Amino acid sequence: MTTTTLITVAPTGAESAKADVPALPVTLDELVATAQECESVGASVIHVHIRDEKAQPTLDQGRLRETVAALRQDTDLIVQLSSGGSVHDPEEARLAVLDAAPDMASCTMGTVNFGEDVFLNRWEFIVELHTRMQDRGIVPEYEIFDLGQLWALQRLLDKYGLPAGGHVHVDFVMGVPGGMPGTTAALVACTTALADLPAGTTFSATGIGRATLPVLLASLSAGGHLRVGMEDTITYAKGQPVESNAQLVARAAGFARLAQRPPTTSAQARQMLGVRR
Ligand code: KMH
Ligand code: ZN
Repeated sequence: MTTTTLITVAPTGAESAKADVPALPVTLDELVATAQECESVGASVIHVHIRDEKAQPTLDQGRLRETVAALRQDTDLIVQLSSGGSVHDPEEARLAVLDAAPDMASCTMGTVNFGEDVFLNRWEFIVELHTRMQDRGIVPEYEIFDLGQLWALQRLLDKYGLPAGGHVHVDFVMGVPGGMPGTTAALVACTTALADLPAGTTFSATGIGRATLPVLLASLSAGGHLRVGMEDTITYAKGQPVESNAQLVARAAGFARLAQRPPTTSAQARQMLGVRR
């Protein structure tokens, strides 16, 4: 049984506008300050989307490299770059994210409707992302937006082998309009299906918007880990905007301690996930 809780913070995302959400970290300085605050209250992994000088989502190579370097210098967090980007990013730019040599990168296991948009993840693209990560020693976090994507992951691992680091970690992204709902029943369906994946596979879960708290509680009680952050919710409680990412991490860490599974340290997280640095 898991004795600690891995907390990943997803501080920015690609969907919210800085003009609408002033607390969203969009500059490198804001991101590093957020990362340090979140680390001090219990995060051990940071899932990173970056913005350009106009606060728009970007996959600019120079900025990505600068971001990885800054986070490594000023925190001990595991740096996980998003290869998902925004729904508008082309496949080549998403693959090129790996050139910034992060510790980890996300790898979404299928196409999903994403509100009014489509988050496209063709099989050939997934295979390319997975094998490039294997070649470069970058540890994937497999993002699962719907139950069938777990079967796609099983097929991927059967055909192309285990990821870099040898450990399989998935993140259930629940409550996206178009994906699975953020309910305990859906989480149980996912955890049941994990039995078909390699022994020792670990999972975290995140609930989008109002699914945040139900998914957090369900994941903790099912022995899972947590992802929180302003990528996934900008509302702390009804009518109360999130003040900072650290506020969300601190709440998650509090629940984890209550559940007798305190936050995982970065060193423990590296060992668990197979991250070498
Ligand atoms: N922004 C979404 C379209 C990921 O980071 O890998 C995709 C996403 C998943 O956030
Ligand atoms: Zn993301």
